[in-house]
Amino acid sequence: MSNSKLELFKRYPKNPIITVNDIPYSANSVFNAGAIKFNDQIILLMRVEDMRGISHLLIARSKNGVDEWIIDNKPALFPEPDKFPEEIWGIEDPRITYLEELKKFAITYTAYSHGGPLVSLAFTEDFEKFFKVGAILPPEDKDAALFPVKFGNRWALIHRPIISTPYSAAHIWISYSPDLLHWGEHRILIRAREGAWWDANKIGLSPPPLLIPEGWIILYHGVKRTAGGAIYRLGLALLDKDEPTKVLRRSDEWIFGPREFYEREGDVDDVVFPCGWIVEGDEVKLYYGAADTSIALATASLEELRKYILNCPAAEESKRWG
Ligand code: M1P
Repeated sequence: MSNSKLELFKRYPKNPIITVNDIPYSANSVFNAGAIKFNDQIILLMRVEDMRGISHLLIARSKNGVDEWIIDNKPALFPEPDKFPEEIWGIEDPRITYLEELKKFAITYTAYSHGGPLVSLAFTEDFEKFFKVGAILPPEDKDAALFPVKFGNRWALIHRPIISTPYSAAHIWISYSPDLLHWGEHRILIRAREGAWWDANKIGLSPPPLLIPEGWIILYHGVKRTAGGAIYRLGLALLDKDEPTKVLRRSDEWIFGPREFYEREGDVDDVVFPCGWIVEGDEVKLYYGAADTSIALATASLEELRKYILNCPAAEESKRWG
């Protein structure tokens, strides 16, 4: 209970930073953007939902990552169902990870197929040209991001198969691959809690894992179903640096949730949904979709985040995780 007054992430006062009015063509909404620093600019790869309900990915660039966004006038990545049938109903929610070993940015995104959402992969070196690999995990699966490094010669991917039945909830999983294409060693990484918890029954990774000296910080969303609808909030976990399958710590309380009007009301009410964060010095810039309608920014001190997660319950202290 001790953390309830603490505000780790502070909202940018002029939120939302990007709305559909900033998109240079007709669209319904802009939200859930991947984020990365490239060539002294912050790049947002934004999900734009068109007036049919189908999403594509569009780039915005800014020097300070706060304002003066320059937005492309055509999509960077768009659904190509002729070549990639799994993209028939759009592409959504990108997460970007720089893979130093390949000198490439990997973009994991959700492709919305006839069989439901699945995980797809694309690469870019310059955010001008993109190479789509296609589907890497079958439906239903989403909320995926790669770690930037290999573990014992295998890449690692966090993702969320959607197996939500009366007998099983939607947990966060981890899988490994020798080549980024073939995935195995699948296992549950973080379990959705049960009952009245803020993260009961359905959780998913938000931005890609963030390395600190003590391990990988995971920011994830928990979805609480209420009589008034679902509420998307954010919590933290810490994974072992060398064996990311080991969860070391996990926050009991959510650290960020819908509060302002642009988070509480929109196409989907009560949603904060980050797909990207960027560290500059001690500042963490978190880009999040607000109510599936616009993009907002919140900032935190990396050192405060680190202290917070190191004070959260350790695995052995908290049987409640299971
Ligand atoms: O509407 C809220 C979010 O719902 C889905 O996320 P998840 O499957 O993790 O609950 C996605 O459609 C996401 O884009 C959307 O913001």
